[in-house]
Amino acid sequence: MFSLLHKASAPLPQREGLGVGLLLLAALPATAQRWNVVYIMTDDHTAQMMSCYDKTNIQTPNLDRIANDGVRFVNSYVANSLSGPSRACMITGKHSHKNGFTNNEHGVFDGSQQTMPKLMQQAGYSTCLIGKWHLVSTPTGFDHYEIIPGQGDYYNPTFITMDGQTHKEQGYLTNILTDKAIDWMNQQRQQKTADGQQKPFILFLHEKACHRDWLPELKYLHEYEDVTFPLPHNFNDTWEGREAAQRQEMSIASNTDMTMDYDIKMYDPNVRTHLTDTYLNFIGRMDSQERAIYDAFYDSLAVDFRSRHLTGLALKEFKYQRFMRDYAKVVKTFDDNVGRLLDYLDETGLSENTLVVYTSDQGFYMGEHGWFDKRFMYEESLNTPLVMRMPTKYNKPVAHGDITEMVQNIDYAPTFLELAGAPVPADIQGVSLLPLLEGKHPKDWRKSLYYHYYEYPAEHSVRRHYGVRTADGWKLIHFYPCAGERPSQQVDQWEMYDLNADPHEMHNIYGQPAYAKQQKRLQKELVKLQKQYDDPIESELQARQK
Ligand code: SGN
Ligand code: CA
Repeated sequence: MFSLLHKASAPLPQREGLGVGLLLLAALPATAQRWNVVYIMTDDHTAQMMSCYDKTNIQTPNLDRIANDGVRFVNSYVANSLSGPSRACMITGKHSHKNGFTNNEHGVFDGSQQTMPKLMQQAGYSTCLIGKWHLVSTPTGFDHYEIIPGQGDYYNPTFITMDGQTHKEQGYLTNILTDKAIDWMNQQRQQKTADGQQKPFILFLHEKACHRDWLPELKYLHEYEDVTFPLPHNFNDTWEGREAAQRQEMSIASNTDMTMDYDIKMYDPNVRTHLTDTYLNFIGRMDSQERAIYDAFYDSLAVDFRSRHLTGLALKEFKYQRFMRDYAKVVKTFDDNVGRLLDYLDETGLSENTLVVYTSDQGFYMGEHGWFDKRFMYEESLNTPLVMRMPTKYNKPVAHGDITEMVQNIDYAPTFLELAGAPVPADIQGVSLLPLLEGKHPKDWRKSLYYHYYEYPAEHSVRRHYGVRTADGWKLIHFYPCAGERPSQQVDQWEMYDLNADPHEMHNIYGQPAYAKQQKRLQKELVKLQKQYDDPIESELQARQK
């Protein structure tokens, strides 16, 4: 299962006659070819729910098209597994401590700083952002934007336009976002540069799908209802030896973490949870006809559910199935829309000169460790899906199939800049992926990566931590307390994993004599990365000891 997690993932099927490796496409004249970028990013979509990575649960034929025609990154990671921070890393090419947006709870992105969209503008590109922004401050560096407020709404959503006005539109958000993206590209195709060439563009299409609380498009309410999803191997993990994991609040079994109404839609008018009002507000956006369809579906399930009086493991498994089904439905509408976008690019000829990128702002737990949500540096949420399709008329050889080098979301900014022929400023911490996309394997490519998560105290109660993960499958994590935290609340624990022997990260081997040599190596590597990226955390922690 879950090939993204393992080095030995199955290679993608190659297109007939192409073979593995490089494909030389018809060379274009070297002059003036400017490549567009269509960057599609979902929210909380994870590789376990994308069939080109993992066929266990669902099929995503349109997302798979990108990988089949292009490349699949099988070692793709984020720097901080949370929406705002991940987005800030992506548009700056820098780790959180450098771009300043470390957490959703208190973060306000400093829009006056250097960003990749601004640098793309300077390189002559039109820049456009459609959908989720989540960085609180007004977007900068976009010629056009139309965003959703905060997390946005699935049904009849509200939009914020560039004049600061808001308006509500009828429909399901994922479909409306595609319409807006296509409308903008249609206008963009008319734009010419001074020398009569088509003006290049970069489009950021940022989905809400498939963020909590997984409200499906009404036409797909009945999809996946006959499917029983297999339980993950460690669904009933008890988190032995992992203190931060024991203290999280993102457990499917807990009815306060995963609520009966908002999360799994078994709404009972006689029972309130801390999310009942949020739930009723979300579904209250539907008109009466839509609401009747919605209620007819979930109410009958809820009545049946109540009659069964489930408890314990049976209840946990029921909640898991409801969560999986709704999540899968939300992905289905998104996958349809990817198909619509790819068809549009093909039909208009834009595929010839457009790089298509698909990724998510982070991975997600689909029941692994008994969880939903993300945040932890464990594989499911450290990973993020990443597939790309180069312009079909790219003027150099391009890679096909799997790319195994370790890549991180700070790498996207330098990649797009290099593709645009623009200089990559020295303070960008990511590395351009263009050589990999051109089928090269630079010898000095990163052999380890750095991660730092900050949002605590906060919802889901995941402790602050940083760590290193190596390309050869070792991981070292330090969970550390906040300044001034009560001793009874503090977690100050190191964890270490051998992913080759323990891919599900169930056995914390930190401090075990048998692994002393590896531990030393990882500690050294961590110090090296903190120095390289200039993260002041170690000196901050030391200052507290004094
Ligand atoms: C909301 C969700 C959380 C989720 C965060 C961050 N709660 O607060 O479950 O972890 O967003 O998600 S909810 O009650 O509002 O649904 S992120 O992807 O935007 O970082
Ligand atoms: Ca997210």
